[in-house]
Amino acid sequence: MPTFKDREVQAIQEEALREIRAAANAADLERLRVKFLGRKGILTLILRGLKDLDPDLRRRVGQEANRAKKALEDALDQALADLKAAARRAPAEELDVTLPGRRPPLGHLHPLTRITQEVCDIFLHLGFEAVEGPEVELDYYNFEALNIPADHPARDMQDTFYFNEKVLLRTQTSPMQIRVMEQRRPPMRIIGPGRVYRRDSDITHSPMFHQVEGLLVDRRVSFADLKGVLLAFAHQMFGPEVSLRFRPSYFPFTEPSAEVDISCVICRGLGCRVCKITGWLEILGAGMVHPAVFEAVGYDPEEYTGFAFGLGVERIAMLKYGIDDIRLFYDNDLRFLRQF
Ligand code: 2U9
Repeated sequence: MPTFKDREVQAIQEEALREIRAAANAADLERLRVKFLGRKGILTLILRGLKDLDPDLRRRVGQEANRAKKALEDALDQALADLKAAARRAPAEELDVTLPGRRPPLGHLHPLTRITQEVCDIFLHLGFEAVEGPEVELDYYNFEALNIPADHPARDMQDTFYFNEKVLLRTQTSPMQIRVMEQRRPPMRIIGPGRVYRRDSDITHSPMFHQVEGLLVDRRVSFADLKGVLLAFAHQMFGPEVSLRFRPSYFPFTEPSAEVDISCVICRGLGCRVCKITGWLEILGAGMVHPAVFEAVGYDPEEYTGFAFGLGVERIAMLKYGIDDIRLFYDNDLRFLRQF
């Protein structure tokens, strides 16, 4: 029959083992070693007090206390070894609160979105207002009102995506400017950024691409106003050192019409691969709004004149960044996109 003293030793051993199992680190274990086995430790004091006990009890408690001492020493050694092994196995799982936080990877705007915003910002500062309109358009707004008659080559099935005889994907952003003119009276300064669609695909043409078109209408607007606005735009966009060149051209919706070049930003006009040794890069088309367009929206062409221009966003981005294949903009290859 174990006596009160033996049971006390067992209870102490059980409590010690529980605490050793709960220890989180080497310092905890050392504290427990001192508490139970140190010079003034609980078990040490019991062993020291054996001499005061009856011989029979001394023998039993002595055996029990020595057994408990050995058990605790083993448990402490084992727990310390386990802690060390765990630290070796998974050093990364240890929490180092002094490390700097991880930065989540941040995306950025697509290069075409950036160029579109840059172009629009310049015109917004010149007093233009951005407008929106549908990509699925009526033949009337896309062609008829823009003085593009039924037999014009631009209407050819080769160039336009038709849903039916009257409904199509807009081939330019001008239809939204017709819609705005129908709603308002001059003066107006508007730009229309957006997607346009043409049946065309090679390394410099995509069936969907982006345009920004501008329109200014007022009394006594002249070609000189057009030149001033486009020069201000070119200087903002490409730098104050570029010069402009206007070449006569033809668009059904403008008369006179011009294609507009900037001096090559790569070779500064000396001649290089990008400008094909001409020293010039075509960046946009422009002209004075055709009187037939004003008539279509009910403006008197004797009272009002205006200018319009249009640019392809992909073309500007390709010139600016020296990109030779338009399809790179749509592949969503992060190795390409991360360069901007
Ligand atoms: C209205 C009247 C006229 C917009 C214009 C151009 C000239 C032009 C091209 C540039 C490259 C299209 O993306 S591109 O292929 N655009 O050359 N666009 S004048 O003329 C308008 C617009 C709206 C009411």
